[in-house]
Amino acid sequence: MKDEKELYVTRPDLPDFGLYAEKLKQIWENKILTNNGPLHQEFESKLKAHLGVDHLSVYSNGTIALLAALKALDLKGKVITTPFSFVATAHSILWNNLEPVFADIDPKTGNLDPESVKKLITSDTSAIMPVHVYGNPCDLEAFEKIRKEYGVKLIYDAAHCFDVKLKDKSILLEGDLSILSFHATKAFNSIEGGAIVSKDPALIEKLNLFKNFGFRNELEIDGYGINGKLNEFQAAFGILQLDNLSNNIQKRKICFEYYKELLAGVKGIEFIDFTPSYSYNYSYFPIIVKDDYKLTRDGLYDRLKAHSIFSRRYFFPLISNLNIYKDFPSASPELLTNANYLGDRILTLPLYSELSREDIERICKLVV
Ligand code: T4K
Repeated sequence: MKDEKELYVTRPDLPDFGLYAEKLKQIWENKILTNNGPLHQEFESKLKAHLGVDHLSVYSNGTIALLAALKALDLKGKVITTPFSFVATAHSILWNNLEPVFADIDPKTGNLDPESVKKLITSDTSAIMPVHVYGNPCDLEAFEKIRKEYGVKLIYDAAHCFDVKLKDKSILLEGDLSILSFHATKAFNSIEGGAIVSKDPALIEKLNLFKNFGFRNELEIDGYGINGKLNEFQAAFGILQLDNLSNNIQKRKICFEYYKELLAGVKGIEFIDFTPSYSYNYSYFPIIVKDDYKLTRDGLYDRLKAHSIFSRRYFFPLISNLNIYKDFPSASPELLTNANYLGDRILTLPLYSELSREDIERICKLVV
């Protein structure tokens, strides 16, 4: 129906235009546009304070942050990861000339299953890269045990996890490194952007050099780095976004709970299991469209689309079923039964801070 308001899976939060214009004036006056300028430095310190972490390096986006993180750890051989994620997760492994090995997931959360990971560890495994899917943390204890027992590196793709905490403690301090994304579609955005967090100051120092080609000073270059710098315009945007974040997350939470209320008990619709002890950023509202629902998942997707509601099938197709990955031995659908089950049934409904109660009611009427 053409005249219905279009609803997208997400809409970005934006800072106040007047406040942003003031920041732009500052850029116009000092003519520093990029390369670790004053706003970049301010953004980095504000992020550390906000997230409660001591060591963090801001990057131009989450994907470059993932590439640099793997490179900085000097990995060899194979990296075990999940097929149920955005392609950037596996791409970052391939870009480092490492082999991705896909393990299966927990079908209730979409997160990598530690038991399935354990079965795939060999002497060639140098790292494990789980994803906290939808900002819902993986089994942190189990992965920490695996890290210690097998002496492998543990890199969390925490692209969805800005501000996710357990009893006021950021989960970004788990493992060797965690990578964030500040893309426009995330709960916290700086248009594009990302960051790497670690407990290890030497690693973050290395990654600080890496994002500027490896330059230590005008004459010395340490390692072959990359251009992963965030510019001053994005840093200014990010700084202002931090002030509105808790308010925006609160609005998302209200939407999330309203959805749950309206969809509770609908035959064939199930929710992803979010572990209750964490505080979340409510980036996504995924539902599982089971076989006893009146339509297939794609049938529901099409029904919503016909009414100008653009849900998304995050994460379908599975990475392991894409042409680039499907011939890796671990990508076989018979080995990844849970991931294939969830990938075929998942649907992510619109969720963002400006979504109204009426919008949610309109969406839910089409689902019920
Ligand atoms: N690891 C994980 C687990 C990730 O999910 C991601 C990114 C990464 C790593 C890599 O991080 P980055 O390098 O991106 O920092 C989106 C995002 O581009 C991507 O950042 C995100 N994950 C992924 C899950 O979703 P698309 O192709 O689905 O986005 P797109 O452009 O179709 O946008 C979805 C909807 O959002 C649009 O229909 C309308 C709305 N939208 C989007 C943009 C960009 C707006 O209203 N305004 C906008 O500016 O990938």
